[in-house]
Amino acid sequence: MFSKSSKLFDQSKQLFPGGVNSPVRAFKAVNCDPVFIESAQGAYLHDVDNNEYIDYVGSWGPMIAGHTHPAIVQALYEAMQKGLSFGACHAGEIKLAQEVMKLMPSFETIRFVNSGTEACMSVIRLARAYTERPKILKFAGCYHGHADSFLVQGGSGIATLGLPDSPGVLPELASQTLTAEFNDLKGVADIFEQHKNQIAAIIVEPVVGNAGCLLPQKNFLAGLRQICNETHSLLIFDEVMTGFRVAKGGAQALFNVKPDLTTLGKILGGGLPIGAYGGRADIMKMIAPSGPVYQAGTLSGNPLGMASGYASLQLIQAQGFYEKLEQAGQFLEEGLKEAAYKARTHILVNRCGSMISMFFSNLPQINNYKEAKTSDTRQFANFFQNMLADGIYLPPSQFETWFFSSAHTEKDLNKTIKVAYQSFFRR
Ligand code: KE4
Repeated sequence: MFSKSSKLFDQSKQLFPGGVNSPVRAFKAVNCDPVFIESAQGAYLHDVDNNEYIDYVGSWGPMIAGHTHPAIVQALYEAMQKGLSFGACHAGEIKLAQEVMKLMPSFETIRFVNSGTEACMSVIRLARAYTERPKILKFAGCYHGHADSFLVQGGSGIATLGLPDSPGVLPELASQTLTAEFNDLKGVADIFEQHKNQIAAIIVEPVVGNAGCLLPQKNFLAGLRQICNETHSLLIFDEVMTGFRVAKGGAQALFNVKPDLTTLGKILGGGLPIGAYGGRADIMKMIAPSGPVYQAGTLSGNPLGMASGYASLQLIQAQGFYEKLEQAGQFLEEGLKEAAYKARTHILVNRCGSMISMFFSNLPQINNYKEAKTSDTRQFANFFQNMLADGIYLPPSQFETWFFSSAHTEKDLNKTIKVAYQSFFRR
């Protein structure tokens, strides 16, 4: 079943820390060894032992139109004929920037980088420079990449591995990061009261994907906007995951709240390494070389990432693209709930479009990380293993979000629901 993967993992463990190049891929939280992927097409992955999986990771978000989409492959092929990287200005950067600005009007200017971490790290430096304030406020369970300032009560792999904070982050820096509970507007207001004129910015995943999926309660995001207006702090939406995922214009369009700055990644690159940050021009003009805030990158705006990103953003603008994803999401959500009910298994499903999480919990609602952490992670691990054995590839952590794509068919969703029903029974 997994013999070639096991052999490769033995090799990997000699080469990489934990055998992986990103912690969550090690499958540690689900008590099994990772499978090694050989290829991916549409909604499917194939591993080195020739097992096929319906994929609900989608490379952690980029593959909203399915893996190896012909339009993206073609765009890359054409771009490659002209060169792989110039380290110089080229028209492809303009093309992608203008597409982002069309879809997300809060972007008055933008800077491309090579990962979500780079985008979030840069935007915090900019916020501190612009406001001349030292502190940032994030939310427990949110993950904004692995820059030092964010490794405080982080989500994603930090939550998965139960790492409260990371060694190596200087206490004097960590102390500049304040943390509130997602959806707790009063808690945020209290923190601002305690740290008057100290907070440069709030950075938030407007729909949290790194604690499992958490939805903003009514007026939460608008409340953050108001607090930032009143305190002259900046509101930063980390839309690395939600950008072009929950709506064509991201969460800022879906919830109609305009951030001062936004970070992007994942879908923006169509599967190639990419990140971006941007927003108000009066703030962004502080970025070198127009201003004194330094940020740079060898492969920033590289022609391949620009080409695959542009192709990716064309695909999401197809007529009815998000309506179809919403229908599929409702189908999957109802199917999972019904399967769990019939199997007498308590689950709770949070979903925003094609971002969906299933918590093994008796709680009536899960609206923040504290509540998410009460989920039965052992039961999730068991469920994960059963689903994997029957060809369903889920994110290997209770504290991640499942993604599906426009390539997932009703047949794929039905199979997923059927296998979930069987998996609930197998303890
Ligand atoms: P990257 O540096 O991994 O490109 O982006 C960091 C990041 C920033 N902001 C949000 C909201 C994110 O979700 C991420 C990265 N997401 C994780 C998955 N939850 C990446 C997977 C991994 O770390 O291997």
